[in-house]
Amino acid sequence: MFARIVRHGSALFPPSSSRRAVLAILVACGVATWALAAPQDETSRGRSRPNIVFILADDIGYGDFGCYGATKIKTPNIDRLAAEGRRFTDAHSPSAVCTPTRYALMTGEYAWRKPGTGILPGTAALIIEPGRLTVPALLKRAGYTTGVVGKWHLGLGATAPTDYNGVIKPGPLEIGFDYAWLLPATGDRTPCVWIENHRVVGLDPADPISLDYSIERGHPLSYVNGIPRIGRQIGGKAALWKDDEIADVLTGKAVAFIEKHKDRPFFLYFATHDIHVPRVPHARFRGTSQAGVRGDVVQEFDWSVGEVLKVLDRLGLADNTLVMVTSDNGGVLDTNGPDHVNSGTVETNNGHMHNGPLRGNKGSPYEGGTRVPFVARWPGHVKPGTSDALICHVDLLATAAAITGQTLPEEAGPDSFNILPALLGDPRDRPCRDHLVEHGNRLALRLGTWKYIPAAAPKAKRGKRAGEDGELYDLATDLGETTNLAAQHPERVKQMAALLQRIRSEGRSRP
Ligand code: NG6
Ligand code: CA
Repeated sequence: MFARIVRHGSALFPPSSSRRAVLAILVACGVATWALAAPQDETSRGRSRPNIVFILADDIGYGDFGCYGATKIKTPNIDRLAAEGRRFTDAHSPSAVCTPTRYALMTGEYAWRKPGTGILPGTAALIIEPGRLTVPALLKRAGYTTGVVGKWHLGLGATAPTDYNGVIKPGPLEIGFDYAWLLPATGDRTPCVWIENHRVVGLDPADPISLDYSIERGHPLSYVNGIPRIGRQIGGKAALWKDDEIADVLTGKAVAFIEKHKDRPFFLYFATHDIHVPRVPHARFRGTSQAGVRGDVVQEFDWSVGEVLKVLDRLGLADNTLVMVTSDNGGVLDTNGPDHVNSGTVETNNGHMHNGPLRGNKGSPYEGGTRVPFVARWPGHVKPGTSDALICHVDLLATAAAITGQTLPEEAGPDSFNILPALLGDPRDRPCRDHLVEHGNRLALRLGTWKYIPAAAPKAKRGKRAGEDGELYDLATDLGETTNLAAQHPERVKQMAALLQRIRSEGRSRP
C-alpha cells in the first residue's frame, strides 16, 4: 500500500519541467493549444454535445434525500433522477462552506490555495479574475449558452464595498456567463434584492441601497422583511425579495432559461437558496414533511428539481441533457437562537439524520462537512446505478472539457480531474481520482478510503496532547470516523501528511 502511495505521488506530481516539455511537444503537434482544442463552428457542435444542468443546493446533507435514506422527508423527483441515473456515495463539495466551494466549482482550483475566498459579506468584490478559464467560459467556447440562476456569493464589482445602485460589474457576465439572475450573497445577508445581469431588479433610484456590515444579526436595524440579517440594508425598499417566494422565483427563472435556449446547447448553473437559513418555505410546503421546517424546505428543493425535469421532458430535451444535483457543503441544523433565525432544531428534526451516518456538520473536516449527495442523469450515457467513486465539484471544469472535447491549458483547473468515466460508469476505467483534499476548518486528506486529519495547531503554552499525531480513519470499515487509527499506523500517517504537504506546496494536484 505504501509503495502504491509513493507511486501515486510521483505520477501525480511530475517535475514541472517535464510537464512543460510534454506540453511543448503537444503544442508543436498542434493538439493542445486552446484555439485548436475548441470546436470550430456551429455545425460541428451538433446535438451530441449535451446540455448541462448543474443544480447546487445550499446546506443539504448526505442523509436528506429519500434515495440517501431519508424517511421523514420525501424527495420523489430526486429519487426518480437517481433511479434513472447514477447515485454517488463518496462525492464531495470542495469545501465545507459556501464561497470556497463555489470558487473551486467555477475555477477547478481548491479555494484554500487563494486567500480571500472565505464566506463573503454582501459588500465583497468579485473574487474570480475576469479572463480566467472558468466552467462557463470553457463551455461558451464550445458553443454553449451559459446561465447562472440563484445564489452567487462570489462577490460583485471591482472593489469593495459593492455599489448596487448602478451597473454592477465585474460579475458572472465577466467570467463566462451569458445570463445571470442572482441572489447576491446569502439569504441571511444583505442586500435582499435580485440582480439580473448588471442591475438590481426594481430598484427605485430615489431610494438607493447602502449596506452597513457593522450591524450584526439580531440588532433592531438588521431586520429585513421581519427577519434579522447579517448587515443592515438601507434603501432599496421597492426591490426587496419576498422570502417565501425565493424558490418560486428562482425555479421560474431556471425554467425560463431552458425554454429560451432549447435550440442550442446550454449550460445552466442553478444554485438554489434552499435550504440555507432563513428557512421560509412557501405556504404550499409548510408543514408537509415530518422533519420540521428544515424538512419542508428540502421538499421545496425537490419540487424545484422536479420543475426542471418537467421542462426538459416537455421540450424533449431530457435525453440530451446531463443533469447533476448536489449540495455546496454538508448539512447543518442551525439553532433558533436569540437572532430568531427560522432554521430547524434537533427537536423539530424529529430524529431525521441530516448527514446520515456521517460525523460532523457543515464547516467540519469530518465527512459530514463535505460528503454530499450527488446524482447524475444523462440517458443512454450515464449508466444507471450506484457508484462509490471519489469525486468532487472541483472536477467540473476538467469534466466539462472532456464532455466537449476540449483540452485544458496547463495552468487551468489545477485541482480538477476528469470524472467523466465515473459519471458514465465505465467499468474499464481506474478511479478518476484516488485522493482529495477535504476543506473544513482544517484541511484533511483522503487517499482511497483512508482519511487523515492533521492535528489542530497546538495552542500556545499547551504541552503535548493526545491526538497530536492527528487522526486517521479507515472509512471502508468506519464511515462514522469513530476510531482514530493514527497510533497504530504511524507510517501511513507520515506518508499522508507528506502527500498533503506536497499538494499544498506544488500549487496543483492534477496530472
Ligand atoms: C455564517 C452564518 C450562517 C451562514 C454561514 C454561511 C452566523 C452565526 N452564521 O457566518 O448563518 O450564513 O455564515 O453559509 O452568522 S454558507 O452556506 O453561505 O457558507
Ligand atoms: Ca452552504
